Amino acid sequence: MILGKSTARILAPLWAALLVALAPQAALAQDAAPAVERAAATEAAPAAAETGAAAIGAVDDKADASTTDVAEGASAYKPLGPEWIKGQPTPGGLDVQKQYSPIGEQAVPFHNALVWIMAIISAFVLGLMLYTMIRFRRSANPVPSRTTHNTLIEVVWTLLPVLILVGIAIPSISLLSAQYQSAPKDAVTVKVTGYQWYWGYTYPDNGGFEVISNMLPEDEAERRGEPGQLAVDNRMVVPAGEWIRIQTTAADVIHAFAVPSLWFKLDAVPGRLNEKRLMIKEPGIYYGQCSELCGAKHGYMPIAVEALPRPQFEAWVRAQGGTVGKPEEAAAPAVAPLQQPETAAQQPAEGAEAPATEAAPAA
Ligand SMILES: [Cu+2]
Repeated sequence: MILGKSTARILAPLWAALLVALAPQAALAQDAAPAVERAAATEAAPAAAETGAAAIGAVDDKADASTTDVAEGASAYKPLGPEWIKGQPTPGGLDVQKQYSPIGEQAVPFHNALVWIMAIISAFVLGLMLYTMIRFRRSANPVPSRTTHNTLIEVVWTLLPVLILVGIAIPSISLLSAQYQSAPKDAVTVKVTGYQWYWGYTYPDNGGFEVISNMLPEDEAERRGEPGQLAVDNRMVVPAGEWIRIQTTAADVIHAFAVPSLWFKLDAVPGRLNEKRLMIKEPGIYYGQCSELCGAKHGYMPIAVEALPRPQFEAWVRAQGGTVGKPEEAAAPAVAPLQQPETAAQQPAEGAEAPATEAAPAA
């Protein structure tokens, strides 16, 4: 009986381990076919975005000679080169990545303090155990002590942990609440959508365009001087030095949007909109990865955030066919699209020809 029970106890975790080991391969086999279709579908999307950008360039050139700076602004955007990479993992790195957001700067000292608190407590408990095992071993104590209570020790071992926990809770809760404070009203909103297996970045305050972001093949990443399996074709571009409102959701299964060097991680859940604020202190490129097991290609949907100074960010938005300005101004052209060449160009279905010829007499 006893043998049977203990054998079952040993076998149960082995079974569980076997199941966990086999499950991803089953998923891989199932998902191989749809992945090809999806890849084809997503390739079409960036192409559409490019047509939009080309269209807006055409409109601006012909609309008015004085708008050349706008046209230049639109064409001035160039993706940051590899010399701008700031947040990325380093080979053999042990500590957390260098932080580039105010919240990360608040979190790192707290993290380091926690590591020390844990290390000291663990060493203290280990020391106590070793001391007890040696000092009170049977051979040294043929007649054991019959002590059962010691009021002073009981008060100390109750109060001390309570004080330690309260001491940890105060900075911990303030760090948590700092992350979930509302972003300022005029903050740029980026709606991040997780798909199996790529990311979509929508800019609802800037005309609502969506950028689809896929991982670059290893050789292409290397050619561009970027880290393999982290580089993407279209980055999530945001302004640097100001609060941004990040909202996450997903189209299929749960993903998680996580960028270690910005101390940012937020689950992307289908049918739900999660929100957190983010500030990137300086322009640069910051890499992250999906951090929720989401299927066979979970490890191949990296995140690349590109933070730019305001003017370059606005140039990028225009290059995507988006609008820049206060929410009222951005919303107004949507009512009367024909009066605003920029907005007309957002709809590639109508073609770049029509609005361009309409705008031409104004020049
Ligand atoms: Cu994912």
